Amino acid sequence: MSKALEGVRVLDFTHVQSGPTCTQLLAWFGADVIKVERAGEGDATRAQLRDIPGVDSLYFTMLNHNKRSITLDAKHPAGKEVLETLIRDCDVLVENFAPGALDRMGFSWERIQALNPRMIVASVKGFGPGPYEHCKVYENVAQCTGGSASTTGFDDGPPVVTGAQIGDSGSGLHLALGIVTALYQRQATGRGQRVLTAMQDAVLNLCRVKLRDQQRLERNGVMEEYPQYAFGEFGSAVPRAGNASGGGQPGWILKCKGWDSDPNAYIYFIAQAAVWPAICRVIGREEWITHPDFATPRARLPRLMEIFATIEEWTKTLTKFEVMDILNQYDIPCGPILSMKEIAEEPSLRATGTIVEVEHPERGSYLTVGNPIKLSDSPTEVRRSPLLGEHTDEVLAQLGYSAAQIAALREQRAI
Ligand code: CAO
Repeated sequence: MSKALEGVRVLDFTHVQSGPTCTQLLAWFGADVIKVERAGEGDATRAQLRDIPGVDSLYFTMLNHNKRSITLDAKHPAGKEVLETLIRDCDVLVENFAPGALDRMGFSWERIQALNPRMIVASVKGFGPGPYEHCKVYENVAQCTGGSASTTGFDDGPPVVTGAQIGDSGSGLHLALGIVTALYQRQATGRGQRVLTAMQDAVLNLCRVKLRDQQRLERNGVMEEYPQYAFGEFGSAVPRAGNASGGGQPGWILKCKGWDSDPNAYIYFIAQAAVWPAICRVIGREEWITHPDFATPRARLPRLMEIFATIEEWTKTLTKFEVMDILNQYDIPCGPILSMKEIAEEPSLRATGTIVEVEHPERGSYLTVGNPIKLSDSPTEVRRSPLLGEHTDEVLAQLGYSAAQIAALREQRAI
């Protein structure tokens, strides 16, 4: 079966996490992704957080599946020539160097356009144009500057960053969408274009409900679904809301059986208005169905913490999976807190290809997260990440270099 992006060639000049997330997706959809790395060291993540000495880290392997790796010194004159050949040959160049690095290599937008007017040049940067555009940025910087950290955590604690890599992987996802959109537009215009995702913008996009709340707060002074509504004060900016749902249906994390020894024996419980009578029956509080203090969502708002504490008395008597089984019989939305261990062992995630076991020649088998986007006509087969420079000769031969020319480039340390 053919793949959605078959025939698209990607010059992958990305490193660390944000850019590689993007190019991995393109590779999973069938693009030929050629990762360009420096000889000797390669992508810094190959050596970061290693669990096996001398072997590519899981950090690297889990972000670089289905790609080919070539080594090339982009600052060496002969290396630059190879890069020019690649630019002429490819459809998309993706990079997430520090601001200005590509220009310093001699590959400005104008230069790339002159080499290949159809080339789409896609970049992740920390910030868009403005006072911080020259700054280097890592994940948590983006979380802090994009609005996530100030709105995550509890009201009485400091800002908190989330383990979900919304700055890096979130930006990579946004960039991938920009690239396929630019490829689509190119069919009509015949021209390439620049695609930019600023990490701050990507995080803010994922935090847009909090900008919604900022404006609601400024208009009304309170937000009734926030825990501060009943028990605390609002300031001038959106506060941290603990485990409140952030939507129109109140929710909270509740203890389940075993919570005193298992840090993940909890469940997220949503007190959806539509199933309020069922909730009352399940927890043995049938009188709340008609009681004026509890019967309507508005009446419940100032009592949410009392309500959740009562529900928790019930959830604490059962495991999180038992709670889920019971609640689902009544269409009461809930979600057990799954540990990474539980997720790794979950058979249904293996069956859908969301968790995949991959064989690697140096590390043996390891688990990775497969393509979370499933296309019925373009199924993803996850192939292991390349070793450093594994495909240098193969790619250069495809570009028309002879064995003697490749040997000469190697001799000059250009590849
Ligand atoms: N041949 C020759 N030189 C190469 C090369 C190659 N194949 N690949 C990289 N280089 C050079 C670059 O040209 C750059 O040189 P100059 O500093 O002389 O211009 C140098 O290597 C270092 O690149 P860098 O500045 O991008 O890397 P860094 O480790 O110093 O910074 C990071 C890393 C991520 C902070 C920075 O790249 C960045 O801000 N990127 C944009 C935002 C981003 O994607 N951040 C998320 C990363 S994921 O957590």
